[in-house]
Amino acid sequence: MRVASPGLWDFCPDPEDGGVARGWHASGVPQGAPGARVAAVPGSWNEQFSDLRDYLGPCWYSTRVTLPLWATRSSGNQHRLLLRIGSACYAAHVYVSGTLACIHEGGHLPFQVDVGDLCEAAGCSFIVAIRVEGVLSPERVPPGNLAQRAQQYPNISLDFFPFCGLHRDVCLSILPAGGIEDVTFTTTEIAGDGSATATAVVVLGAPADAHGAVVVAALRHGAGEHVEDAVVAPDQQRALLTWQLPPGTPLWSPESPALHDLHVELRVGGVAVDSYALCVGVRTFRVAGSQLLLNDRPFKLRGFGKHEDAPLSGRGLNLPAAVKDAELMRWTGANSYRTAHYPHAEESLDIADRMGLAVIGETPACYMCFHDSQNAIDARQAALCDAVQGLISRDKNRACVIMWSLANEPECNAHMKTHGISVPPPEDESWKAKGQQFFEHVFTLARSLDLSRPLTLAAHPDSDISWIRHSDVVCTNRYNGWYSQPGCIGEGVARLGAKLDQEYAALQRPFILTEFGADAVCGVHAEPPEMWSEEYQRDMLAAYLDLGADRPWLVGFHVWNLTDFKTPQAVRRPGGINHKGVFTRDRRPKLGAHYLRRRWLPELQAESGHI
Ligand code: GCB
Repeated sequence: MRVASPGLWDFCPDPEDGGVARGWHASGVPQGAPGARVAAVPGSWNEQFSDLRDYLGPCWYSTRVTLPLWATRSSGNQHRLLLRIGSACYAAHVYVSGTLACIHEGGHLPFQVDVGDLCEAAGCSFIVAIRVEGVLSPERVPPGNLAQRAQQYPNISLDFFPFCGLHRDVCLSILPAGGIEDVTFTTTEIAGDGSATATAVVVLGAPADAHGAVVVAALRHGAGEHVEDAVVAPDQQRALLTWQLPPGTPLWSPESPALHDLHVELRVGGVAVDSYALCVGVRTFRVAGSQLLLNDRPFKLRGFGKHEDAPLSGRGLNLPAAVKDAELMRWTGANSYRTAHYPHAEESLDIADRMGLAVIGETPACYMCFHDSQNAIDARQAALCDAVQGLISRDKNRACVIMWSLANEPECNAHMKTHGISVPPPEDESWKAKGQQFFEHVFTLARSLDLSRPLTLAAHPDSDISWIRHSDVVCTNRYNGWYSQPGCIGEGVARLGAKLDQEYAALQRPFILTEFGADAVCGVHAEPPEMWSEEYQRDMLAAYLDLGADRPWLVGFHVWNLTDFKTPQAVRRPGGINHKGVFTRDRRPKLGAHYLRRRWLPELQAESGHI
């Protein structure tokens, strides 16, 4: 059930943070309050209101919800009523009818709270009021307002705008008490004859009673149906179901993204008391030596890093933009992308599952740094661990998600200097060991949650090798010919090739270039090509892609970026935009996009058997 989302909410900035004192948490934002207005949800307030473009402080959203009678407990139902917020950037205080239902920190991932009792007390109709703020802090993930000012505004070293607001849908879900709490679907093996083994672990919200329960799960694709069942013994809460699927079972891959409907039913005393349905793919993905294997066949990634960013909606869910971006990726012949630099909306993953785009799912840990106080480092580690748990539990059943990226460009001193942040003297290398401990902890947690996907982090060229060693696949972001060797693509790419060869010799595992590219201001041309022109961007992409020709371990190329995107204001970001997109922010192709299509589309067509 949707709660006025998508829709218009009462909205008001609250720079003095006096909303609770004024009673807005109980009565909602009054229409006549100074600054009160309506705001679109989902959406970023920074794109909707000129006076709030750079404002990151507290704002209130409120709306009245009226439940149908059948959804209230007074109807005799003992169900749970969950308020689910898809993404609030960065932190939210959620009030139902004036009572604080929950506080949540961390954007880009859903959180939910059982509001059944609060709603019961309030009756059928009540106010949901949410105080959202995106204040930058060294203790948040990603960090901002570090002691030293970054050379950009707002004060964050990130290269993407810190949009704020209710960025995804707000829903109420009604669930039976003690029903199906969680389902984890995994393809464990694809045998040489094409048969497959898959499992589902089903967890109940409460232990089964003295008579036990039965879980029945059907896996369907077209006319094919495979039904399995498992008994949940008294006092137990879990069931394991295993399918032996015959040869010829359609597998998920970018060239043939077959999805199966998984329908799970919980029966107590022979009566169905709950059911849950989701789309899954039968597929395996693993590292073998220096190769990636999808369904036990070598797989190479062609694609992009991309943001959630569009004019007017900012980082808010924008379904037409999500569909368009997937279409544009396919138009170039791409088969994959990375959700830089945070988890993207579930709807985007629905599109990727259905269209066959393999996804590297990234946490919000962009530019983790290890040069400030241990308290701040610990706070970021705790926040990142929450995000890793949230991300894996949200996306673990996605066929499209092939790998988890636990961080982007953890900061090394050389990098921080380029952001104008003061760094310890060179002899103080304690940041390396602190980073190593930090990643050891985070990677161990991720491995305990999901063994079916390789782990990585998207490294900066100067990231310490002790951090990178935690990765099953080396992902590395490189800008030779742009930030280093500017104007000299040939020299830059030659140096990069030599450096990558050394790194491969040390690490001996698959490598993916998760970022490379050049800013091109749309419409700027130059012959011979020079920086900021479309020709320079095109030539740079071509030279990087050529690096793969004699390096079989270089198994992926993700161009930075699919589209131009909004950044903080900085001297190197004309118009507050990063121009490394091969499409503009309004999704028009530059020369680079046409080049990629010429190079990649024939590969995609050959893989799909279309030529
Ligand atoms: C990077 C960052 C990305 C930036 C990009 C750039 O290495 O990971 O967030 O946008 O460089 O364009 O500078």
